[in-house]
Amino acid sequence: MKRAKVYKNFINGEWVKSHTGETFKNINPANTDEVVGVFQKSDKRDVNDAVTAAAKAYKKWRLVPAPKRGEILYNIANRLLKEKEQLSQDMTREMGKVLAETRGDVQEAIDMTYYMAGEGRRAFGQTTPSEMNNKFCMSVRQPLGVCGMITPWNFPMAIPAWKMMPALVMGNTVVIKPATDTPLSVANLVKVMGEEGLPPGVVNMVTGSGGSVGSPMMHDKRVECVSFTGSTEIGRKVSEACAPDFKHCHLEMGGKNCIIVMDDADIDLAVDGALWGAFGTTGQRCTASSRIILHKKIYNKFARKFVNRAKAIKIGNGLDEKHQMGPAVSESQMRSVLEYMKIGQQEDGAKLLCGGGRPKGAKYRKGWYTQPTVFGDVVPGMRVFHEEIFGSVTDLIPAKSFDDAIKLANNCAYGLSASIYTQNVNWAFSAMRDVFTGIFYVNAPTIGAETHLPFGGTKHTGNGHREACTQALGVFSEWKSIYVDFSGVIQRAQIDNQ
Ligand code: UN1
Repeated sequence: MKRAKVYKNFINGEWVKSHTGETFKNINPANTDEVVGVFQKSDKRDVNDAVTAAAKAYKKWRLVPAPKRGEILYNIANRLLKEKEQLSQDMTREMGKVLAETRGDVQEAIDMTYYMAGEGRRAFGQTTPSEMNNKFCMSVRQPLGVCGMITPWNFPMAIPAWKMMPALVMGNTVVIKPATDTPLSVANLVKVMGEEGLPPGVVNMVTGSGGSVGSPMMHDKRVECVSFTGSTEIGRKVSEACAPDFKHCHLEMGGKNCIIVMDDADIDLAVDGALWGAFGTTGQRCTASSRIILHKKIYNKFARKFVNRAKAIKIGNGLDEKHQMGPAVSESQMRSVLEYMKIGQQEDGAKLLCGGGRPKGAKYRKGWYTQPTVFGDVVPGMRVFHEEIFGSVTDLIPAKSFDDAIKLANNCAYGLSASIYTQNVNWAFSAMRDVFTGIFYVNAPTIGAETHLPFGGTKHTGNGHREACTQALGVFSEWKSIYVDFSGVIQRAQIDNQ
């Protein structure tokens, strides 16, 4: 067998081995015989090196004019576009989602990079009149310093780009810890970033576990901001680590997103949307449609069509374009999803309408595959109603009326995304107003956010910040209000002009 390539950490513009001398393997979840790459098992010494490099690079990078920083981002985006196909293939090999989706993931990184490149010439502040004569007022953004980033495996390039690009265009420097299941996509991304003109130390990557890399990074006093995407449980730890020093802390966490289908909806359209929302990315999206709330009048009709289509989903290696759904990212992820398939049936007593385990057949033996699984008659109180599963499982939930559907939608600890299928404009607008989430769709599923709108959620999904769009700049900068008095005399605000 061909020996797998060894990847190093990227620190101060160089590829370097970890101090530990140890490595870990990145395994293809669709074929566990294939080692996609060997990565550094780093520890706090490597984090220290990376933060030192980033802190030093910050001194100069913050003074590079923002439009110049933006130009480098343009070059990065152009290069990613050129290499899109290879980057997508690498991503499918390490993460498992099908090629159409990894191309989408790389495209999302490209979109964000172009968008943030443009912010180099905008990043608008305000000018506003003073209440005094001969005084000028403005507000400007200023960078923070070293930003630490901890990114997940489900969007291995898009989410790192969502975090790094706004931070960089604002004038910050970055240390990123990629998910241990998908470090290759981040290694590919930072390689392009280094080669396209980011000065040494401006972006640094350290691979390894949350305990040995993520934790020392977020506790390092020189790190001014931590941006994290992952589980609510770990998000709480990140928040606690940031609190004593009042670091900027941006958290993007769990979801249990719902689609409401009303009795006047175009059922076939809703079935198409729900299938894509529930089983796209093997259900491994924060935005996945994991609860489908159905008006009782169309419950049976929708359930019949939906289950037939779910059973027909073509599962297999994502590199083969005839497959529609790849494996779970790892064995532990698969086991956790299989456990929920049992919990739904045994503990909760929900009705298993299809799936419920691993697909059978020789072709699935070497991958972490799970069946598209649909639970019917799901009601509040069941664990599968409330808990994020992050896999190929969704619930059908009966609703008595529009008001009942809204109540069920809001009966959720999370608040990332939700949607409604209806032709009734009154219901659509009421739902837009009354479902308390950060993202809402009408006649589309809960997935598919675009990079020029704010992304994030309410309740236990987030901590009040947003990624993407200009809102992302807020995470990675501080406002400074500036008053210039050119009157030559003392002018006391709120006093002298009364
Ligand atoms: C995520 O699942 O963490 O809206 C991100 C979407 C994608 C991003 C998902 N554009 O589904």
